[in-house]
Amino acid sequence: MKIAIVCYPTFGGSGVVATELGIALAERGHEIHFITYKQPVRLELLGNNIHFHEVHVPEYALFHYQPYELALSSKLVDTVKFYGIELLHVHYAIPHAYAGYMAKKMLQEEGIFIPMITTLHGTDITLVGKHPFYKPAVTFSINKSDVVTSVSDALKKSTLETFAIEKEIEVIPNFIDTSKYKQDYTDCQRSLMANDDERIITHISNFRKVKRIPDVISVFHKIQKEIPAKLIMVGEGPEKEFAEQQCDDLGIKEKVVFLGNSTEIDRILCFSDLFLLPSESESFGLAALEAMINKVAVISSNTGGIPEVNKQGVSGYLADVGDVDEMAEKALEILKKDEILEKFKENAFKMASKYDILNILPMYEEIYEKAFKYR
Ligand code: GMT
Repeated sequence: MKIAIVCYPTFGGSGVVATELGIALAERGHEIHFITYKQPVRLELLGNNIHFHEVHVPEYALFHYQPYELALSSKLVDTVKFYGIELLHVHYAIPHAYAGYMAKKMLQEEGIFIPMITTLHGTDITLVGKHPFYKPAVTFSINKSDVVTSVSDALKKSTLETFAIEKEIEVIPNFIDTSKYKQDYTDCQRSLMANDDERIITHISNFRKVKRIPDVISVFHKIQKEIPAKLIMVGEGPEKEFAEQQCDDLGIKEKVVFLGNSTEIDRILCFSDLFLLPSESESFGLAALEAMINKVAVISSNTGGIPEVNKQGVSGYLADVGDVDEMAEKALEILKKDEILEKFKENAFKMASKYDILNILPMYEEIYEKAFKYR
């Protein structure tokens, strides 16, 4: 199939999922066209069946806000016509489903029928999309999609609770390519980050409020009082400066490393012992899954789709949002003894293996076939 994938090209989970999906589909012989404003961060190789088309939005002084949706839908129309694209898969409803639907209607005027699949990822529903400013447009564009998928049961449930949805929502969980993790890293440089007697705790996110970064620091603060430990913070976002200040105030600055954004998170996760994800809301928790496949145990909140990924007492522990005492207590239970830590690490890897791309990709191919009925 010739498939256009629309996504955010940045470090967010939805862009990562869209990119990895496109790469895997291309490996299976599909022709993939990524359409977005910048080359996606995890898209390294372009070739015969992986293309990237950049959406340009020229600045014009009259516009206070540049009309990205308009530029995107025009780019979609042109690319579909030029390359004979047969199917449109948009990731993250805002504004991609809206722009995709406009493109679909424009193409229809010219006698070209193209089905559109919308994958809901999380904050497009739980945070941004439900805002009254966006809600009517989000509801409309979900209902106008030919097929709608969500990355977890929890996200499907909250979509149905929040919006007046007439379409069936199919759950297709996020995934990872387990073949990349078959052998241990020979260049896993743990000694660069910590002493032998220290446990390494990691957090990776976009440092937005929803991630509850102060809870990450508080949990670590409690852990390091009991055992030698380092905290590695990966990512960039509005909460980062506050977090740096919090570490300073708590006197733990020397034990916390802020690494910024990284395209090589596996190189960090390979020497991590525990991953912290205390989010306020999380539709799936791809970062936790990526930690688990690297044999990292997880302490998380029990919100949204996280319990579908991190299993209580198996791959780690879950606690109520904001319960930093419980999170720290459970973290210490895992970290204090080598044998217990090893058991959780192995379990985390086993749990994550269930989300291998080879199990998930056929689900997408199946819904693509289904979507063709709407042509
Ligand atoms: O984590 C974020 O805030 C980024 C966001 C995105 O859309 O890029 O992530 C959402 O989609 C990911 C991929 O499906 C999920 O794993 C994340 O749980 C979800 N984030 C939230 O729901 C907060």
